Amino acid sequence: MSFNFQGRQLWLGLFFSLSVGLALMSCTDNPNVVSGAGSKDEAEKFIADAEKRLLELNIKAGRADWVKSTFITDDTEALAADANETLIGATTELAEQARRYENADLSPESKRKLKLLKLLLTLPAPKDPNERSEVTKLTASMEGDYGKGKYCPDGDKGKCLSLSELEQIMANSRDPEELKKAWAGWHQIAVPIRKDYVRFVELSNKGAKEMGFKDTGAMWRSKYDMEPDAFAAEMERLWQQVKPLYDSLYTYTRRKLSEKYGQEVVALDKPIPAHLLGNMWAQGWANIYPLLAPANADRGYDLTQILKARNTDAKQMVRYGEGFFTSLGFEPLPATFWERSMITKPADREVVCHASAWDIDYEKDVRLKMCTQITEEDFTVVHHELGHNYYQMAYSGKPFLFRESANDAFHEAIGDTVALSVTPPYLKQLGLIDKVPDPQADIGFLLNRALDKVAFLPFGYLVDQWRWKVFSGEVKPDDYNKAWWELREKYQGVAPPVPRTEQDFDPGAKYHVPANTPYARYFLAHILQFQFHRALCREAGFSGPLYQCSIYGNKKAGERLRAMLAMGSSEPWPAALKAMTGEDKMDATAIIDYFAPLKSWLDEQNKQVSE
Ligand code: X8Z
Ligand code: ZN
Repeated sequence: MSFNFQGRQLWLGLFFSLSVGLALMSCTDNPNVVSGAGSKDEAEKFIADAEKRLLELNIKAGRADWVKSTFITDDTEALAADANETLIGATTELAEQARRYENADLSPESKRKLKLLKLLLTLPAPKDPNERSEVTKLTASMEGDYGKGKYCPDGDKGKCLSLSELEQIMANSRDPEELKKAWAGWHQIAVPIRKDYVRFVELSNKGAKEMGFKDTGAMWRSKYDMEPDAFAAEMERLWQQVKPLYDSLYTYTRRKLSEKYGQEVVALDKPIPAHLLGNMWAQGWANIYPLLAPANADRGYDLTQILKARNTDAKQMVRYGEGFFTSLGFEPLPATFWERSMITKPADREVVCHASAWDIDYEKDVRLKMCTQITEEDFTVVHHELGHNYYQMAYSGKPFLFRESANDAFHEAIGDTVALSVTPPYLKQLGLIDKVPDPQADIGFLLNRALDKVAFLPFGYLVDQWRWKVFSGEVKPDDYNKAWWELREKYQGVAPPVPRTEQDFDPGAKYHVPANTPYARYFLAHILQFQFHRALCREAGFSGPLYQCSIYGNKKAGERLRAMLAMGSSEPWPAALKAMTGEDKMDATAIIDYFAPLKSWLDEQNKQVSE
């Protein structure tokens, strides 16, 4: 998918969100555009034509991108880059022409469409045709290089390991030396991407400036119906709300790792080495749950083992996800979903394995692209991706410019919201476990979930802190890697396991950087999904502890969710949030409530040790 594919609405919701009251669009000087002079009728016609043209070009670019992502070759990369270039060119032109109607007396719907149009691009590109072509080729090639990336131990081309294989080592090995090799081996794939990224930043910033933004980061921050600075402040406010929860989890985890690996490997007064947390980017720690499980409060089952023991295949994993949505009253996935999706890793060609959900025709041709592994982690990812697909289908009845989520974090939060309802009673209902574990297992359940959701928060926050600084020029190419590790230490409290230099480009070893997908959306989604869960549980009439609620099979909750999804981006996101939750601000009290019993337990454990 692609973030380099502007305007396509995939999971990533490339599209934007909007910008009511946006004051950041200073106008560029272009003698061809008379700002604000157009009439109402002209404006309506302009919008209708623009939507038609954008729909066509997005479908074309989407198809080319699909073929490229499921079959990476020089040719498919060139075809995808070409289609993207045409799409970006047209979108830039239309955004500029839209300025003609700034002062026209338009309906709120038309005004909103014009705003959305101006914020559509994730990859702003210069108007100069050579430069535009260069930047689209660069992004296609960076994503391709990441997709093809492999680590060949001892340079032996016969023994190369893919990212999926390296991720399995990170998840399952408890040998620090083996983990270090897998970590360093993967991070090497990003070294050649560095020079492309430097040039990409220059070109994309040039495009952003030509469109009236300070830089690309400022353009990204403008997509949230508020001033870009207010958005940055909102992120920080939410981070401060959840930081004490992260700190408790971190302190407990570091001590347990130190007990396991020894003080020489994990010192109690130093950052945790990033290779010991069960994940290549230390962004989710659930894979090391067995090292941290409470002695008398283990959660009592291992979903990965259960799925493997039952010979569950990728299709069945997706069926489980679909089954959740249909239980809420959504339609089964269309036949074309099953015919056209890629749900296992092909053996005979290079593909982009990073999971994504696609909306090819903006109607019913939705697809999943995923190299599914039979693990609990991918069980959750399947729900995540189907959340995108069900969102896409729900807003397909809207005009083209509203076929997007309320803001990009909403798109990321839906499937995760549903997956929060994957509780032990639900697993028993599916027949995956025989009995619901005793109540003392709740702490183990919550710890496992916190290792996924709470551990993620600082990572979710810092990726775009880094990119915003890079786009603004505050961090220069000579300091790319240094700045990355400063942020990783500051927010996550992790350190590189092997020495790093400015030859390295560690941000490039995380998919969303070479693929140019904004990341703030995931931080916000990790907070919003608990807010959504709380509201849907309320709607379902559930009154117990939030972590015990499952909305499986609840049509009332399903209807409330569906109604919000169907709004698409037709209104500013606070209105969509209000429709679903009755609240109009993002709020971390739901995630804090959800984990409250665990927080008390962690604080007790941490206190006992420090006494
Ligand atoms: O990229 C994704 C999804 C596709 S939108 C698989 N996620 C982020 C990541 O993997 O880094 C989901 C959570 C965070
Ligand atoms: Zn997603």
